[in-house]
Amino acid sequence: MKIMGFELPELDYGYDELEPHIDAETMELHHSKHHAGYTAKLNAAIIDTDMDDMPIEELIVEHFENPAVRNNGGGYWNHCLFWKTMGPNGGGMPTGKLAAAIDDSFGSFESMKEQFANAAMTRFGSGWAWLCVSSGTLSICSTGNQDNPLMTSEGIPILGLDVWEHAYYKKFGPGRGDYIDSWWNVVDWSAVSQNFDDCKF
Ligand code: MN3
Repeated sequence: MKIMGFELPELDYGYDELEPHIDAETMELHHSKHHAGYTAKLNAAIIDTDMDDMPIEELIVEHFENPAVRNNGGGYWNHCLFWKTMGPNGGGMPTGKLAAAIDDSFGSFESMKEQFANAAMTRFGSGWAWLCVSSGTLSICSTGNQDNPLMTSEGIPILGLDVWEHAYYKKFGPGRGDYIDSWWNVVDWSAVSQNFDDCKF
């Protein structure tokens, strides 16, 4: 049976459940228009080609030079991670192995947050900030557009923050810093810990 392309994932929570930190209207547009758009354009680019049965992680690495795959495949993967690592019971701090790894790599949780927020603030234009696992340690970086560190084998992202204006402009206007501050309240550290545990290193 021929695979029919990638599917837009359902969210594990309602569009209004990240209120007041992220507004329902932004969530709805972001998921049902933006993420749906990347999904549809990715499928249009790969269906009936020799790319149509590749896992997404392989696709965006192997076909990095194909702009439709890179932009829409990146958009597809990045948003899947983004939704999974937020939730109505988010905020607080990680525990266990991830907390220890953050302390090892950054000195403290607060220092990691500061470096992450700085990466998100200083990304000029549209892009993402990332907490990644690379060579067994954690690192922070940012990428432009819908690129991610998987594409260039720089690390495996376990947490990502969308800093495209579509992610925050309705509620925060040009206040990207206020959006970042607010977003920490919805980060689901148990999901991020699960991503960390899933990394093989
Ligand atoms: Mn987005």
